[in-house]
Amino acid sequence: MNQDLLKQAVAKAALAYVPEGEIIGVGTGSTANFFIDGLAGMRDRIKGAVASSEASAKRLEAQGIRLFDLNEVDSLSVYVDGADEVDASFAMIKGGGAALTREKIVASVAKRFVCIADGSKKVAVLGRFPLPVEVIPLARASVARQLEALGGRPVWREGVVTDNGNVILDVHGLEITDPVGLETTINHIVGVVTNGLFARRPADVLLLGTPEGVVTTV
Ligand code: ABF
Repeated sequence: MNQDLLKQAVAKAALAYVPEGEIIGVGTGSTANFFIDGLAGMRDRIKGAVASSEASAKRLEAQGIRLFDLNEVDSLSVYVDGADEVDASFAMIKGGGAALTREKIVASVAKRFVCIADGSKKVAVLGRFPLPVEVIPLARASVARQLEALGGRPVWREGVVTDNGNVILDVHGLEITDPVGLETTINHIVGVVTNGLFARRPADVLLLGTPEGVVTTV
């Protein structure tokens, strides 16, 4: 079964977590795009959505789904998004699409985080996927030195500017046995805006696409 079919299946399954009449948080990436396309079929039954990136905002708008700014919203009942890696505690690496900061902000407002991913994203230990870190441009080299001191190999994602006007360092070579600790440590480096570890606030529900069907873990 190809990966897109698995992504489509989990995206469809996530529609069951969308409460009627509410505003929901929507993530970024190819799996989230399938979710947005599915959401179009129930656009008249939801109030609208808060997007975690300009790209998702465009896609939501194109599907006729009303967009809200997060500042207009007190809370979201659910946030649905993909991941680059997810472990057994539902801690995730995210940010392959460079939208990690807005994703983390929108997720922080949601009561429930539904992670949608194909089976290849499930790992025992996070870190084979390089950890994205969003950095203020002026601090790129100084942050890189401190990430090196933590044992990683930061690589500047050249040519990429985030929706917030910042740059991304992808940190290779990490074996992340303490995701909560590392997320906290990296957040404390001056010049870091956000890192792609979502461990302090992991997902609440994992919908994993497998050839045998969608596996739900709560
Ligand atoms: C977003 O999309 C990101 O946090 C993550 O980098 C990516 C997952 O991509 P895809 O769904 O395309 O595999 O959720």
